[in-house]
Amino acid sequence: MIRWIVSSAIFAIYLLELSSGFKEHEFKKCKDTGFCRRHRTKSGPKFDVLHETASVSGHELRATLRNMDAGKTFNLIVRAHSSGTIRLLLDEDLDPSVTNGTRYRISPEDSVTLPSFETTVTPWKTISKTTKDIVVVSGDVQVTLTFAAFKMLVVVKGKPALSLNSKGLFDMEHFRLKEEGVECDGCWSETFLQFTDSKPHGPEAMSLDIAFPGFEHVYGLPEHATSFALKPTVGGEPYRLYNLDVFEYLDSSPFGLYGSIPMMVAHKVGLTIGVFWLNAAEMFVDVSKEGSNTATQWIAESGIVDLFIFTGPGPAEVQQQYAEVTGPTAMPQQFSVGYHQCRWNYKDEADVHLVDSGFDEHEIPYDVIWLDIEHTNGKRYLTWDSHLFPKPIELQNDVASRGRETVTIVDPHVKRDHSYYIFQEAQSEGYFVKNPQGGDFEGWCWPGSSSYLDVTNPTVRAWWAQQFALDKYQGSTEHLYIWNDMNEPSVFNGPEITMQKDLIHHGNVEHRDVHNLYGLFYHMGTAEGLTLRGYQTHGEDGDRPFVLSRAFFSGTQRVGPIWTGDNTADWKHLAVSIPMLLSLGVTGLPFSGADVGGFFGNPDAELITRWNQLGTYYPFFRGHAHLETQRREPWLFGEPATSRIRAAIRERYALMPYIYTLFRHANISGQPIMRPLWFEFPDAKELFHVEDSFLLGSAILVSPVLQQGVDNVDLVLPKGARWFNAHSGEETQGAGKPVKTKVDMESIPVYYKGGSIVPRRERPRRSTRMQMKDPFTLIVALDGNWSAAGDLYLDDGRSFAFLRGQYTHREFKFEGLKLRSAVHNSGSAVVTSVGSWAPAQDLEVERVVFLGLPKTGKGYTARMPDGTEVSLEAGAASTKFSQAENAWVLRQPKLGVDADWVVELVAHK
Ligand code: NBV
Repeated sequence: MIRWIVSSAIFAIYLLELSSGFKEHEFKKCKDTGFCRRHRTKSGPKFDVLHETASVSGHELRATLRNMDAGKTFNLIVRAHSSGTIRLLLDEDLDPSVTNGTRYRISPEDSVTLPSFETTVTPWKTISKTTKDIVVVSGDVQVTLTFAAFKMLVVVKGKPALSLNSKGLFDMEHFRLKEEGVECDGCWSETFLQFTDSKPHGPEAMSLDIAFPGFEHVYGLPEHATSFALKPTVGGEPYRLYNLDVFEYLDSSPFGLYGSIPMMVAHKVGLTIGVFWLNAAEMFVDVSKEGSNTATQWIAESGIVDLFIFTGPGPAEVQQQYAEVTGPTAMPQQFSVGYHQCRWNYKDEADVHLVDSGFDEHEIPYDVIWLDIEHTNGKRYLTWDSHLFPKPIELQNDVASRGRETVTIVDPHVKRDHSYYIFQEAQSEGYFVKNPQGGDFEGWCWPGSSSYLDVTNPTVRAWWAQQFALDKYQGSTEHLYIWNDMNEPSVFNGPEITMQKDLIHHGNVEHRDVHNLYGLFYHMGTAEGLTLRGYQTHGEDGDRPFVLSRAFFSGTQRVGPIWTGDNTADWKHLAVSIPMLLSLGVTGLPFSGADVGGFFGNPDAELITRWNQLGTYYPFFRGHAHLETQRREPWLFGEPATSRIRAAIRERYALMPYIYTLFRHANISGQPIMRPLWFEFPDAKELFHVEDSFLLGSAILVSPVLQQGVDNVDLVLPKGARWFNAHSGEETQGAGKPVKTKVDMESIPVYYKGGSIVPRRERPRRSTRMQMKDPFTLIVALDGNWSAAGDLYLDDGRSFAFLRGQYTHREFKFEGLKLRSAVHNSGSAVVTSVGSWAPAQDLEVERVVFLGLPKTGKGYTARMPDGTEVSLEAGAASTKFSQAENAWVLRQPKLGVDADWVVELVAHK
C-alpha cells in the first residue's frame, strides 16, 4: 500500500511536471557527460599504423593501429564495395587479461543493415606502398592510409572527398581494469541529477575526426529541430544523437530528439558524399567551418568504429549507396499516403462516427482515423475500454465500409498487472529488460509501474509479433493498423526520461550499447506482427504492414514511417518541420511527417490553413492534437478556412499517383520524396542553404507560407529551368534568387518544373481506395527544348503481389512534339523484370494538359494512335489554366494506361 502511495505520488508529480513545458536542465549536455568531456576538441593520443602490418588481400586493406602512448592495438579493415561505398572497421584487439568488457557490434543478424551488402565487396588495387603510406584504388575511389600518425584520405574522381584524423582528434579508448588512484573523468560511474550510471566496463568511447575538404555544407544527423544545413557548433552544444522523449521541444536546438540516424551528407559543386557510423550508443557531433572546408568530430560512448563512406558522386547515388547498406523504404500501403485524422483522443465510438461522417459531410477526403491511449483499458495496450469502445470490430468495419482504415496506439511499456495477459506471459517467459541485479526492470509510464519488453531479443520480437494475430488481439480486424509511441523508450522516472544505461538486454548487452536501436526493434516486431496477420488473413500475397513509430534509427525506413513528435501550434514549428523532414529525406527515412496543426496549443484558422497547405506535400500527412487542445477537425474553423483546407487535402489526393510513384522510387533506389532544391540542381551554389522551400520528387517545387499575416513570400525558382505555376499554369523563368511573390490565403506557391510529366487523378473521392478506378490527367510541363518526361507506378496498393510482378510502371516522354507511353525501365538491379498489374488495363488517361508548348497563332491538332485527329483546346479553356499562355488541353484521348502509344501534336500553320 505504502509503495502504491509513494509511486502514485511520483507519477502525479511527473504529470504535473509534464504540463509545464521543456526543461533544459533535465537533459544532458556535453559538459554533463564524461565521454564527451574527455574527447571534445581534445587531441587524442598518437595512433600509428604499424607499417609492416598494412597489406591488401582482395577486397580488404588490413592493418594494425597502435595507441603509441598506451601500447594498445586495434584491428583496422578498409573494404571497397562495388557501388562506390568504402567501409572502415576498427575494433579493439582485446587483451585477454582484461575481462571487464567486449565491444558491442551491430551485426547483419540484427537486421539494421542488409546481409546482402556484405557480398558486394570488390577488390582493391594497390598503387603503392612505402614505409610512410599505402595507396589503394577501387573504381573511381582512391584511399591513402598514412601510417605515422594515422590518417586516411579518400579521393573521388581525383577530387579530395574526405580525410580522417587530419586534425589528430581520433581516439579509441581501450578496456582496462580499474586502478585505484588513476583519474579518469566519468569513466567508472557518473551522476546526473539524482541518477547514477554505474559503469562496470569503464571507458570505451571513441572520437572520430572527419574533415570534408572544399565542402561548405553538411546535412543530415536527424533528429534535431534545427536548420537543414548543419550550423557550426563551436562555442555551443554539439549535435546529440540519443533517442529521447523531449517534451515540448524547442524549435531551434541541437538537442537530440526521438530518433537518431548517424548519417551526414556533404555536398559541393561536382561532388556529394555521405558518412554513416553504424553505432547505436549515445553520440555527439561537432561541426566547424574553416573557409570553404567543413570539419567534424564524432564522439560515441561505446561500440566499435564501423564507418561507411558513400562516394556518390551525385546526391542520388549517395542515397542509393546508403539504401544498399540499410535497405530502401518499404513500399507503403496506398491508404497510408492519404490524409490521416488523429487526436488524443477520439473519445468513444460515437465520436469516431461523428468525425468520420464529418469528412463526408464536408466532402473532404481522408483515409485513416486514429485512436490514442485513452481507447485502452487502463493503458493496457491491445485491449479496449469496454465503456467507451464496446464494439470495436463493428466500428472498424463501419469505417472500412467507406474505404477507410483505423489505427490504434500500442506503446512498449507493459503495465505490471498480473491480470493483464501480456504482462503475465512476458513475465513468465522472462521477456523484460533486466535491471543490473537481474530482476525485471520497473519504470513509470502511462499505466503506472511498468516493465519493458526486451525487443533486442529476436525471440521476444517474434512473440510480440504473434500478439497481433486476429485471434490474439481481441477487438481487432484486418482494417486495424498500429502506432508505436514512447519507444525511445520513454521512462517517466528514468534519467532524461529514458532507461538508465546500465540495464541489461539479451546476451548480457548493456542498454548503453543499444539505446538508439530499441525503438527500431520495437517497431520491427510490431510491423512483423501485422505482416504475419496479413498472411493469415489474406493468403499468399498478404497485406503490407502499416506501423507509425516515434523513435527510429537507420533501417527504420524498411519498417514504416515516423513523425517528428510533439511539436507546437506556432509558426516556428511550422517552419522547422521543413528542415527536419529534409534531413530525414537525405538520411534514407523519407516516409515522415510532422503533426499538422501542431500537437500542443491551439492553431488559429490561418495557421491550420497554412499547415494543411504545407502538409499536402509532407510524405506522411496527419493532423494531430494534444488532449487538452480545442477540437480542430478541418471543418471547425468555419468558412473560408474549411474550403481552403478542403482544397489542400483534395490536392494531396489529386497528386496521389505522382506521390505513390515517388514512393516506388524510394522503394527501389532509396530516393527521397521531399528533396532540397540542390538535390536536383547540384551545381547551383545559391541553393545550398535554401530550406524554406523544397521539391516533391523532381517535378514539383513547393514554397510554403511560413509567416503569419504575410501577402508575399520570397520565392526561389532555380535558374536554368522553366517553371509553371501549378494553380494557374503561368510560366516563370527561374531567377535562382528570392523574388517577392504575391500570395493569398487560398493556396501556397507551387510550381511544376519544365521537363516533367506529372500524373494526377482529379476526381474528388472519399479515400484513396475510392480512387483506384479513376482515370488520369497528365500534366506535361515542357523544358526549353520542348521536352518532358515522367512516370506512373500502379499496383493493388496493399499487398505484396507487386513483389511477384503484379505492378504496372509506365514511362511518358514528350519529344519532337510526340508524347509516348512505354514500359518504365527502372534502370535498377532490384527490379529486373517488367511487371503487369491486370486492373491497369482498364485504366485510361482522360486528359493531357500541355504547359509551355511553342507559340502558335492557330493552335494544335493531336494525331491519335488510331489515326484520328483531335483539336487541342486553346488556353485550356475550362480548366484552372484558362488564363495561361501556351497551355493546351487534349480532352478524352481514351489512351490506355497500360498500353504503348504515341500521340503526335501538329501545329497549325
Ligand atoms: O499518447 C499520447 C501522446 C501522443 O498523442 C503523442 O503523439 C505522442 O508524441 N504521447 C506522445 C504521450 C504524451 C505526450 C505528452
